[in-house]
Amino acid sequence: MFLFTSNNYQSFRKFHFFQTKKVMIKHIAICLLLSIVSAQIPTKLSELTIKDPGFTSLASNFFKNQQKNAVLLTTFGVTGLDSIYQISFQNNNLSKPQATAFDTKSIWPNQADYYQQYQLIVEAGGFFPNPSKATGDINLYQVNDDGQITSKIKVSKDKKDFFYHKAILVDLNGDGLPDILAARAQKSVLSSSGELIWLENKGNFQFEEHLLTNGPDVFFIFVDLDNDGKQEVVAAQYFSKELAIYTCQKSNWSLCNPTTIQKTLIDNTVGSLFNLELTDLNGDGKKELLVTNNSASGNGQVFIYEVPDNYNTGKFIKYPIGSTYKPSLALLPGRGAPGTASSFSLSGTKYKYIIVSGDDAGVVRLLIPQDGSFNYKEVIVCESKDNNTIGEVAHGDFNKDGFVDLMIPFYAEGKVEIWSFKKQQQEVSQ
Ligand SMILES: *[C@@H]1O[C@H](CO)[C@@H](O)[C@H](O)[C@H]1NC(C)=O
Ligand SMILES: *[C@@H]1O[C@H](CO)[C@@H](O)[C@H](O)[C@H]1NC(C)=O
Ligand SMILES: *[C@@H]1O[C@H](CO)[C@@H](O)[C@H](O)[C@H]1NC(C)=O
Ligand SMILES: *[C@@H]1O[C@H](CO)[C@@H](O)[C@H](O)[C@H]1NC(C)=O
Ligand SMILES: [Ca+2]
Ligand SMILES: [Ca+2]
Ligand SMILES: [Ca+2]
Ligand SMILES: [Ca+2]
Repeated sequence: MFLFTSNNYQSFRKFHFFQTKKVMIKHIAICLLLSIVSAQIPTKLSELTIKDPGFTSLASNFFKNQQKNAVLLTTFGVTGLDSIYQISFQNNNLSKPQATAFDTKSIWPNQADYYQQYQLIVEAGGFFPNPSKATGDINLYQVNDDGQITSKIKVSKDKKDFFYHKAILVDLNGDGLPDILAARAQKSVLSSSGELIWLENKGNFQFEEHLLTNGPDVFFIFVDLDNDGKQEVVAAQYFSKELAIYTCQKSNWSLCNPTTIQKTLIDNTVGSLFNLELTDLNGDGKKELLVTNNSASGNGQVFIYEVPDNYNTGKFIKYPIGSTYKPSLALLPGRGAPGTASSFSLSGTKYKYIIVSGDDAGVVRLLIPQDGSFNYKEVIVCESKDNNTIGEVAHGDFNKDGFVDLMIPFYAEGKVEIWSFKKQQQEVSQ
């Protein structure tokens, strides 16, 4: 696709600067006032000791009877068995977290997401650094109205050395039963590959596997990119280093296969893609792609693409935002930074805030929007001891008090911290 090269980008920014300079001189008094920006900053409330915490996610109404939320947390290590926890808050008090492991025999879980409409957790796991954990699987956990796990059901069939980082529950064939759409990858010294599959729900937790296409390997989203009523897959390909769109040319995805899925490349110049989100960051009614790449060399970053009306012919304009991320202990194999970037709204703000997990850079940064043109002020929320690994940060209103909260997994330190934006109006100078 057509991308702004970095030179184009620089001149674009310069042009923008000259445009705004004139205006600034006229309104110098106002600018002085505005140079102190009122920003919302989170503060730490509590922590829990948990070994190897990796990925966290909000589980809305996990306790259905009490209408209370939980946060799901997965742990992983190169050796040994891994665990999945639900973390809840006594009396919805974030200073009183409690963790309960509901699976202590998981194998390298990379994701655990709760779907309240189905009362199911979807877990996807496996990873190549340990050959005995390289063949991953997808499991469903049934959750009852009291937030108890009543069963664990393995729904994938093993494919040797293929592991899963992302699986979503979605009814692909419109029969009322949720199916699974998943990406899986295989990585060896010499090669790597990725596959997008769907598992057709035949009822009674029986699933039949279908290959959709090759390419997606680690992370993807299933979204309607061009608002035509039909979903596309946008894949952040880690091993094959491509950001790409997959379009099903049939009337629905359950009818598609490798011959009827078309690929549109967005970018293959930014190394290993890690994570992405489609969201309207600046409140102009158009959604952007919020993306991270993950690099060992210190130039991993967060960036935004404007999505053209026609994704096949239009330009995706890229805006790198915030500083770069350098992994500590970068010489160890498999290290990279940053991890995920995720956006959310705070009350009274027009533009979305972005929280970035530094992964092996051992830092969590908050990107505070300054305007509707993707300019952000960056604040360090926390750093891990020795800048060692921090996992995926969950955000959401955990205790339903109207304020966004954060769960920060300090992987290397063996603890999770709970932070909140409650009552933390602070002045930050630019
Ligand atoms: C929440 O728990 C903390 C620690 O036990 C306590 O100090 C605080 O008063 C509690 N807050 C509320 C609103 O009950
Ligand atoms: C998808 O196609 C199947 C098979 O033709 C059909 O039964 C189903 O209703 C369609 N689903 C949707 C969501 O359109
Ligand atoms: C990651 O993305 C940033 C911003 O787009 C880019 O400058 C950097 O070169 C990329 N890293 C790699 C390893 O390609
Ligand atoms: C983390 O690294 C940064 C430089 O990248 C350094 O300034 C900072 O002191 C380090 N923090 C800790 C807690 O080691
Ligand atoms: Ca279905
Ligand atoms: Ca579409
Ligand atoms: Ca927008
Ligand atoms: Ca809250």
